[in-house]
Amino acid sequence: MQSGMMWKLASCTLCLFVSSQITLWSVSAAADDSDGEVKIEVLFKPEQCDPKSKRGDLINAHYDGYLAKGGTQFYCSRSDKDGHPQWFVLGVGQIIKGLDIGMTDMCVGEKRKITVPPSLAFGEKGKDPVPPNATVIFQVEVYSVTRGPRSMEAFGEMDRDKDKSLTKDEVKEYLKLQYEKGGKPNDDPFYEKIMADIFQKNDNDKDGLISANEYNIYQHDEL
Ligand SMILES: [Ca+2]
Ligand SMILES: [Ca+2]
Repeated sequence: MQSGMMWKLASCTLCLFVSSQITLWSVSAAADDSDGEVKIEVLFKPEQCDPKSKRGDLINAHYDGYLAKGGTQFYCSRSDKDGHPQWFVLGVGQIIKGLDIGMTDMCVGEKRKITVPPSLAFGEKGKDPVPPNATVIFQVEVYSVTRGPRSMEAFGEMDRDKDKSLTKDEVKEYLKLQYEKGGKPNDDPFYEKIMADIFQKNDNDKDGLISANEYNIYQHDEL
């Protein structure tokens, strides 16, 4: 998701993000290794707000990026490619660091405005079309939160034949189960799309399997 497709300038005609006037509350999350802070404003929070996203979860979300200075929109997932919400794993560097921080503890349906300092976004150099040292603002809306596809526990559950690697079928069965448990079953093309994304991002040696090694990128974490 950090690749060119995400950051190309998108003319965002489809983007009718209605920014809610109601800011229920706002919090600040301190960044661990930078001078800047990620600022989070909650624009909308559903009454039923559970489960909340945490590191390692598979997230599906729409997000629009704006430059803090001048307000130019530089990215919009609604008009990028097919306009589908984007899939990514939270907290593992698939999105900019400021969003990994700013999209934690979100539930399905929640909307946030997240202001990210350059050190947690595109840095001193920027990334075309984002200029150097730019603070960026993202409007995000979360569509789904799937629990812990990155935990070793989940890996064990997925790896039905216990050969320490995951086939597409194994991952798909697991996702189906998660969605059914959550009361949101989906059709096959839906899962195929997630699968393609997951394997593209994680099957580093492209052998069609996700090995424990490829999967467990934060083995030493607290998960
Ligand atoms: Ca297996
Ligand atoms: Ca592999």
